[in-house]
Amino acid sequence: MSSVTVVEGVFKADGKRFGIVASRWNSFFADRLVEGAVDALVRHGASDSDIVVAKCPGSFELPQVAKRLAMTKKLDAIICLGVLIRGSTPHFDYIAAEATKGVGALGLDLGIPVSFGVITCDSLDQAVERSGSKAGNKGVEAAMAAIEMVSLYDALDNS
Ligand code: DLZ
Repeated sequence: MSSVTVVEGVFKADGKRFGIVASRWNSFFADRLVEGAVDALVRHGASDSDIVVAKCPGSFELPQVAKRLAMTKKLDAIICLGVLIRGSTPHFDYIAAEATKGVGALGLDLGIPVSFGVITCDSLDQAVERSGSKAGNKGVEAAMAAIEMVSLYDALDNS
């Protein structure tokens, strides 16, 4: 039998505090991601009073607001949610790149997990599919990743 040490997180969110940063751009879809994330957190034991939702203008601003939230030192993880829908100009690519790079850098810098629930779509149909229909809800997935990561960090601290 192998004697390797495996450290992993579990999906228990009780007693943990979560920040959700959500873009108001494409809010018809982004609000579904927020609902999915909150539902996933609460179903896994988080209290409503331990969840704060900050709405920002667009996905470009997600890293800025996530950093500001983290500076409160009151959160165990931050979940970034946004919806980018490709238009007829390259703007989409610039914003997607900045949001991805910014959120990724925060996860490395802040010391708490930062999960990425930004959907990048070529069409409204794809946005529908990813915000609560046939391709699931990316807000739920980002919340589940945050729950697992908080638990994993605890497990690593105690290993
Ligand atoms: C400007 C813009 C455009 C064209 N498209 C989107 C989008 O599809 N999704 C999104 O979250 N935000 C979009 N934005 C807004 C930018 O993210 C940002 O809020 C503005 O450029 C102001 O800094």
